[in-house]
Amino acid sequence: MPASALINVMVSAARKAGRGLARDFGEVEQLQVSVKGPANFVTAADHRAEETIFRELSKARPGYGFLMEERGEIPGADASHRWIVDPLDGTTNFLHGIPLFAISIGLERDGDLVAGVIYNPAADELFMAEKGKGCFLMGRGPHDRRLRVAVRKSLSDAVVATGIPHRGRPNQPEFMREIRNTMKEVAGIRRTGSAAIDLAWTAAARFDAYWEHDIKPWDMAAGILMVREAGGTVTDAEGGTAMFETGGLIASNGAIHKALLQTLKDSRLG
Ligand code: LIP
Repeated sequence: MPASALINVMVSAARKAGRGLARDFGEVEQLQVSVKGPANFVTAADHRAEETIFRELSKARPGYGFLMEERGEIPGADASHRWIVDPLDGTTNFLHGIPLFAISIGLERDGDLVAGVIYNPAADELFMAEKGKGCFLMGRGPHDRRLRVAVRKSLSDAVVATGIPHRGRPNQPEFMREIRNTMKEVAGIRRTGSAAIDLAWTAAARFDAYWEHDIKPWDMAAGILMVREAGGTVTDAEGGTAMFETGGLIASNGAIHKALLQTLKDSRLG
């Protein structure tokens, strides 16, 4: 993608915060065997990454508002722009030394998602999308690669990712019904532990689809745009567009969307 000035700003903020997270992740791996464990250290790493992103984006685009995982809503003088930021998506993975976590930065213009960057520092994979310009992966190789969703047309060939509600999360019985029904239909189910990675990987055709409930706008903002720009479909759990409001999301290559949506809906009925 001929990176625009806007994307360059986002990439540079994500890479800067990513360098910090990668350093901290090295420490976390050591701390696994210490008595105190890495929990406090991880909280501090999360806050440091958020601070870096906040500083970099505020400097480059003064006046834009923010919605951030740790700081919440910060209105800006420019009411039409809002950054939606998760400085560390996949916190549990990070805490356990599992190298699947990401920085997610989305940008809304007048309520419309217009740009997104997702960076996994452990794999050094950076996904980026801009509305109308496509979705790209900047990996270890020299060239950006344009991403397109998978072409599989049938649920029976599909590998589908999901998020499993853990301790303290609502809707566990409903989720058990969803997974029981879905596993009968698909070629495989995966759980990365990071909604941002699930969405980026759906855009990259590694997954054919992904669904989860009770996630937050900062987990999904950048990734929603990526799946759309890679040619896929994103809806809420009812097939509508209220992903931010409901926290429910189904993303797919488009071809299997209806079938997956129906399987999940039927599961909730019993
Ligand atoms: C995580 C999500 C993940 C979900 C986890 C958690 P966090 O976000 O990305 O998909 O299953 O429960 O919400 O907390 O690591 O930013």
